[in-house]
Amino acid sequence: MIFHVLTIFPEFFEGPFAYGVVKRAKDAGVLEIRIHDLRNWTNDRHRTVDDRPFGGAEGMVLKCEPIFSAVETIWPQRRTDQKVILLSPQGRLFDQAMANRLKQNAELLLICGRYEGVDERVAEHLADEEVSIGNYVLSGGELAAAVVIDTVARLLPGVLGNEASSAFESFQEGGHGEGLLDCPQWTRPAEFRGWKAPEVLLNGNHGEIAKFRRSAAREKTAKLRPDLLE
Ligand code: 6GU
Repeated sequence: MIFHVLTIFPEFFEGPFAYGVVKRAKDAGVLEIRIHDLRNWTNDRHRTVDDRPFGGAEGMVLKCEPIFSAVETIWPQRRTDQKVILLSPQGRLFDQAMANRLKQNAELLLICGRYEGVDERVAEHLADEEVSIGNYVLSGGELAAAVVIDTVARLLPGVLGNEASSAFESFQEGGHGEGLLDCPQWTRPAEFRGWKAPEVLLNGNHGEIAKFRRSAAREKTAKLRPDLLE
């Protein structure tokens, strides 16, 4: 899968994809991440990407021409498995189900919004979807793009060591998680400052362990995320 990112801060992305699962998947050729500097599609001396909003308001708005030019250069013709996603706090909420849907595409192009907004014609006439990662305001879409790419990347075949492992995690529907949070985990030492790991996990009875894990997941979900239990 190929991820394109359109941003005015290309250097931002030197960090997020240089580690762990995403780094290994890139090195193995399972995915490719191409960072595009929006300023490459400006025509003026100052490489202007933003302007003052019509009607008067605080701050600056990302102009539509450089964004349309960039997308139309990256994809002169667009196939149905090449999707443009505008990242903005006004978007539809990103979740695991959306990640599973997005992973079906051959390529995604993520547009990072900035400042107080993006000219609405990008959302209306260029983007397939407008996506937000949560109910809070970030100063730009760059962190959101990194979140979306990490979440989708680890669902791709060949990215996680164990093909099955993502199916058991929190939120991954169709897995044994059943929409619950992941079950809590412990590792050595079995006792730390007097706090013991649950005995049942040490006794090797796999039936009992599975039962414990289901009830621990349900308990933790009820306590921290009752909304997931409907
Ligand atoms: Cl995608 N962008 C910005 N600027 N803020 C956000 C967001 C995106 N998602 C949540 N907050």
